[in-house]
Amino acid sequence: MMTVEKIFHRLLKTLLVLAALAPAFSPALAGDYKEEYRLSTVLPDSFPWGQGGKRWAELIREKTQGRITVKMYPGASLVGGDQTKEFTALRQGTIDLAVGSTINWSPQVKELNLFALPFLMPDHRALDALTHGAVGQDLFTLLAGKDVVPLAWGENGFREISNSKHPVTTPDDVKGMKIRVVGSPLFIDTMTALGANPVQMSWADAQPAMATSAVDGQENPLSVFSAAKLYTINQKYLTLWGYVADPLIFVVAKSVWESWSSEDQQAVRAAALEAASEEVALARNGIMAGNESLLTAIAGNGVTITRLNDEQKEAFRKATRAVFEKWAKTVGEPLVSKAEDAIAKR
Ligand code: X2X
Repeated sequence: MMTVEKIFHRLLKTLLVLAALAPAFSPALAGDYKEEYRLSTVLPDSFPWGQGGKRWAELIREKTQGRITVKMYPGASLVGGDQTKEFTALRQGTIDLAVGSTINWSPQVKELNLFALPFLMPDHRALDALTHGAVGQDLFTLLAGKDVVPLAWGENGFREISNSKHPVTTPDDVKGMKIRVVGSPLFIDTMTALGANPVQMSWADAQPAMATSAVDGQENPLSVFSAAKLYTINQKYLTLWGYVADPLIFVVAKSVWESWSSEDQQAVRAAALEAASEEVALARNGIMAGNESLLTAIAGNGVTITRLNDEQKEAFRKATRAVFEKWAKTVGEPLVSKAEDAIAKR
């Protein structure tokens, strides 16, 4: 027969054991999670890039059964529109998650300039060979040492040059033109080598600059050209030269990542991979052999599209070769060689 006293003691013991165990489980308690996490992108959901961010947030909510709620802040608004400060803000805790362009993060992560070396990647297969191969892995390892957890590769795209003046087929055609560029000083060097007059500004400032003819031209992927309707702000001549491409990277700030249970980490990773692969498909929609509907639509808006043949491309490659070599040193020559090998074997 148990006395009341014995029952009381057992109960007390059980309670003490439970209390001792509780801290071990606390990382999994919802109370440690923020009510809302902040996801930064540059472009909003009218572009593939913003669609990618929006979809990632949706999938996170779904796959974590609502344990993690993410709100997207497009326009790099968490850093006052200054997209080149996004990576620093991720490290400092102002941003929790981001879908960011390698260009915008390259001022802080010099190796990311790899994708902006002029004429390194001849086509989408070359881009895929890098992001889905050993080079992409190396870059993810590098980022993992910089307070972020990289999860998936997305895509802004091959950056094609446009202007308000005339068709561009030779380097001479861009001489003296005021071209808006973004991010890394590598872009200033490339445009300067071509004899253009580059002006660095954020995407937010670029559109009024085109509208008021403060600049003559710009370079951005076709999906961006089309969704931003750059033909309505004087961009009437578009040249397909494919000189560089910027992938996007889906990341979570490391401190945020570590506050999540491993189950939720897995869910967020799976969500990133799914959203990224959908985003890449959107970025390529209508611009590839077999379906050029986006290009047709752009031409239908009164834009003169010029496609460079190999010989014409070669002239641009030659004119920018010294810039490639200078910046290959900044990126790191072993990484550049590894990239060139992967592209040759694609
Ligand atoms: O600013 C640009 O040109 C954009 C939107 O493409 C990037 O953020 C790299």
